[in-house]
Amino acid sequence: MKFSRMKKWLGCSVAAASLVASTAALAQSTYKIAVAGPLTGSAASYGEEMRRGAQQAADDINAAGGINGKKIELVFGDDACEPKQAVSVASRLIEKDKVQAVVGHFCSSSTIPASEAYAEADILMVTPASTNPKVTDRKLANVLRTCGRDDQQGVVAGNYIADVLKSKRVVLIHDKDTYGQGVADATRAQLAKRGIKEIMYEGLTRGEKDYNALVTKIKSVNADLIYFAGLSAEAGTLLRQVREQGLKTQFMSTDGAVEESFATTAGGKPVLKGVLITFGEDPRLIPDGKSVVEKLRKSGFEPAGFTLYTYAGVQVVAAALKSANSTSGAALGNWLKANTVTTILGKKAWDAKGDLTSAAYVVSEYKDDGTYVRVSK
Ligand code: ABU
Repeated sequence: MKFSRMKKWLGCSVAAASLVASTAALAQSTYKIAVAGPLTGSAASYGEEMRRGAQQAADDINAAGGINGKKIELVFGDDACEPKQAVSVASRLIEKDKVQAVVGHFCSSSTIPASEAYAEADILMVTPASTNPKVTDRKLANVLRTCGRDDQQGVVAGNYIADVLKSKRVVLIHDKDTYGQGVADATRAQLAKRGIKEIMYEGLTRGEKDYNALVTKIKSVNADLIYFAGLSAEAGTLLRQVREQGLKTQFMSTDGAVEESFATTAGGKPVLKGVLITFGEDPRLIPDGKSVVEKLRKSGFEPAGFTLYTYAGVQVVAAALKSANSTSGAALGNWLKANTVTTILGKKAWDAKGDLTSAAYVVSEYKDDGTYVRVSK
């Protein structure tokens, strides 16, 4: 068979398989929605946020009658924030669990390769936390997010450093991961636009417990700002060791650090006092989510970080399944890109790439009780 004819034949086969799968899915008694993220490993606390947020959303939607009369059945996938594991989890969710949609993954470095597998299987994927631009810049029809992008976050950080902190001696540290290095580079690019050249730019290794050699190096350059881009375990460990070495330098981090274990690894909530972070407005303060926040707190869980973004992710998937009359990932994705969905984070709409049409990053400052308040305009 000639290649062009084979391609056409394969295309028809995939489309037919997808149609059969969609028809079978519509006949099922539940909608299987996967929640995929780091349920184990050093980023497991983010996975727990996702699990709790998604479960609360599924419970609430099911209690209200489900989606077109069908209940949501959650299926969990653990990628441990490891790209290879993410791809194998994606395969399991597609082939064995036969899920209709995915809320996940958490780490951009997992989401990007896993999303290719979901695209091939024509399954909707909505990430609540992966902020690297590449997640949506590939313009996959089935991929959207309920969070912002690091090129937006970097601009806000860079402008705050230039306009408010007026820093002249900036140290940029990242965790060498897709997300951490990506957002550090976005901030670096904005600083360059504002005429600020960092005095140090280094990567640390995730999972290590001793960054004292790096801190000693930072100490030697007389910085007026230490900016760390990465996740909470490394942010907290670095901050603790910076303070233990006697440095009182302003510390600033990114949305990946906004999580309960930031304080734990830093050595306690008071250590966070004065630390700046870029993230959206604290989602727990958005009025639309008040009753959900109360429910989660009543159950003994503080819905910090991306908990409510994940809740919103399930709402988004449910809205598409309810109205698009299909389980095709591309059809669901295209429906979302053409419509507005009411979530606990407010009304959400997406552009053609799957990015939110409005994702406002702000700068917040931690208080010594572990809460943070907005300090940017
Ligand atoms: N954006 C927070 C950290 C998750 C990630 O993008 O890898």
